[in-house]
Amino acid sequence: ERSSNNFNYGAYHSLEAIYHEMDSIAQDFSGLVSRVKIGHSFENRSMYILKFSTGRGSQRPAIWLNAGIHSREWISQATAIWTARKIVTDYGKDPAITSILEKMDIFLLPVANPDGYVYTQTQDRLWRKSRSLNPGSSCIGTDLNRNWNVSFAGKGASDDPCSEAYHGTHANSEVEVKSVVDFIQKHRNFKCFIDLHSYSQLLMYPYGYTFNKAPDTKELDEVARRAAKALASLSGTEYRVGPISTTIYPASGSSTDWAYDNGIKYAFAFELRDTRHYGFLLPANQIIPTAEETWLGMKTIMEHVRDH
Ligand code: ING
Ligand code: ZN
Repeated sequence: ERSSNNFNYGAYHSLEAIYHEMDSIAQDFSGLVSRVKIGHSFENRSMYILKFSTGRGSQRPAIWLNAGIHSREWISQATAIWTARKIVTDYGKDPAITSILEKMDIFLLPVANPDGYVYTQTQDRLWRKSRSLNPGSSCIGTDLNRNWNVSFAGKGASDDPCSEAYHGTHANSEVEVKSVVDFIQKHRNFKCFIDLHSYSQLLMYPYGYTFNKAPDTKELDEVARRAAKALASLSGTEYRVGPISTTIYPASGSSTDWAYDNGIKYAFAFELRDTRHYGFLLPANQIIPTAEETWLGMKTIMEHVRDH
């Protein structure tokens, strides 16, 4: 039975509180979800995922939901933890999520950059990168969304450790990225990867590292348009849809492109609310509305993955 629960989904929380809530969800729904440590951060904080699975055995086709790779984008981590609670609440009630979980496992990483997240809560609200040291520079951190092994150090990444888009010394130099890569490669059956960022209200697919079209552009664009429509159906929030490079800007070494070029066809990146009024400082009273509408978009993608 569910224990009493005080977690307020309409507020932003500390890392510790998010980790505690992940543990509570896993305890309360132990037949459906488990909390798994996939590694640790540069400053030695745990990296936890929630695994949602109804099946026996391992290596079912799987979906990776990634959040908080950029620490200042707080609506991302908040949407992720809300989504965890939504999945356990709706399983067995909502036919869509029920049928998705009959076939596939969902892996949710709410805080992909724990050191950065703690730093935004204690030192600098607008910190984006990891908190790793850069030898020979007094600047700190690598952009975890430029550090993946795909067109590493190409367009839209910086070799300056002081830049917000610093790509790091080599691909996977950041232990936070390496932990996710190792987990996904060891599993070998991921079909879908969704990364949550803010802000700008965009739903994007590969590529970011080139202006060339991805081979699956037609299908990815159709799915993304349907997802954006579902998202907007809740309260009219409009998203633009397209490839990363032309919809936001060129960017190499990103998680979404890495997933796609490593056989995970259904690779998407959301830029959540808003369009710029509050930007990264989205008020807490928009957490639940944002999470609710984003869920409709993500569910549309996951249903397509289920059926293909
Ligand atoms: N924007 C993303 C960034 O990493 C992005 C845009 C998404 C690039 C996915 C590549 C792939 O710069 C923010 N706001 O972080
Ligand atoms: Zn981001």
